[in-house]
Amino acid sequence: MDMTLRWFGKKHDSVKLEYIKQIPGVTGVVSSLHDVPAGEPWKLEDILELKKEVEKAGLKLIGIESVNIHEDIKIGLPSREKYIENYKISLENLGKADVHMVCYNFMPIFDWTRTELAKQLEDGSYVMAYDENIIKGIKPETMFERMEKESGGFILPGWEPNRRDEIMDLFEKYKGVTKEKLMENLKYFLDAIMPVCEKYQIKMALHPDDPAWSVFGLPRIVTSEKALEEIALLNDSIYNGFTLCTGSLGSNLNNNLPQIIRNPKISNRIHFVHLRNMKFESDGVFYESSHLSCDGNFDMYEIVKALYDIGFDGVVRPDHGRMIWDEQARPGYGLYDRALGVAYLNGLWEAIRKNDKSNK
Ligand SMILES: [Mn+2]
Repeated sequence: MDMTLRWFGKKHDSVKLEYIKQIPGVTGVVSSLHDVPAGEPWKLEDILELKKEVEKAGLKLIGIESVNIHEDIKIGLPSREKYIENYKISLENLGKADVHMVCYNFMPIFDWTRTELAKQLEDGSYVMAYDENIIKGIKPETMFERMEKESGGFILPGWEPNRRDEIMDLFEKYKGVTKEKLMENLKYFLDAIMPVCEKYQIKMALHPDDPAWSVFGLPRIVTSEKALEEIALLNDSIYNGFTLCTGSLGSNLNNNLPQIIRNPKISNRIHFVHLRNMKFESDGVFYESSHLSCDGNFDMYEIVKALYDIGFDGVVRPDHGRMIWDEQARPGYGLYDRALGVAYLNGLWEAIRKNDKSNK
């Protein structure tokens, strides 16, 4: 298992690689070329530069989060051919740079959605929160302004201010794109890129939709155990895999996380894991708590145990953390609480491993 942290690059992240290096047990980071717009091919030299910077700090660039998918691919427009070709170039260059894990998502228009980016808890910490009742009552444009206002000056993936004008246009283009159609378009994309992934041994790790249901009337397909089973069948290659994100799949309390991890149709395709806990106030109303089992609704021991039992040896990272100790950072991506998350998850892993009498 490779314990990592997400790092947004020198230009977009307040957390230094040197600090990440000081967290016990962290061997690398997952990062991205955040200045390359979705649909553009990644240049080998840019990837190598990022890699060099990470390695200079004594860390490994273990994977990419994310190489974003152009909307035309998701919508299934004829122009997708060009964008798929570009995506293949990006994958090829990543392979040449010896990077073998790529996280991506297939959510229409919006990336992850929260209604509050800095909700204060009783202990003074700040967390991200979601309230389905607020989403139901507002238009997407309003949501965009809300995210921008609360982001503390950082550009959030999927919520880039320059996308605002595209949004209404995109809503128009998504008319008629049903869940079935979106699933077909995912298959089309996977079938096209899998030969490149096979050649360069790049594990594609599809991130679940967050939250795991449709928002603003847009279709969403990566939402449940059944959906993951269906997606695994879209393309046989083992490189067609998943990011098991507890926070995203877990947003729907009907999703049994340890059961999903142990599902043999899914388990060997888990290439990347995001671990975080969430506290539910009611169905569809939650905030992102500390990683500890006792602070949220998920039993983190059972989740890590399931990963251990399936022999998981991929990439893992703590997910969003709280903002504590007056840290100023990207919402969800401060150093301190994610470091606490790493320490806790490493502790769980060591205890489970040492209690395993079979000692595999
Ligand atoms: Mn995640």
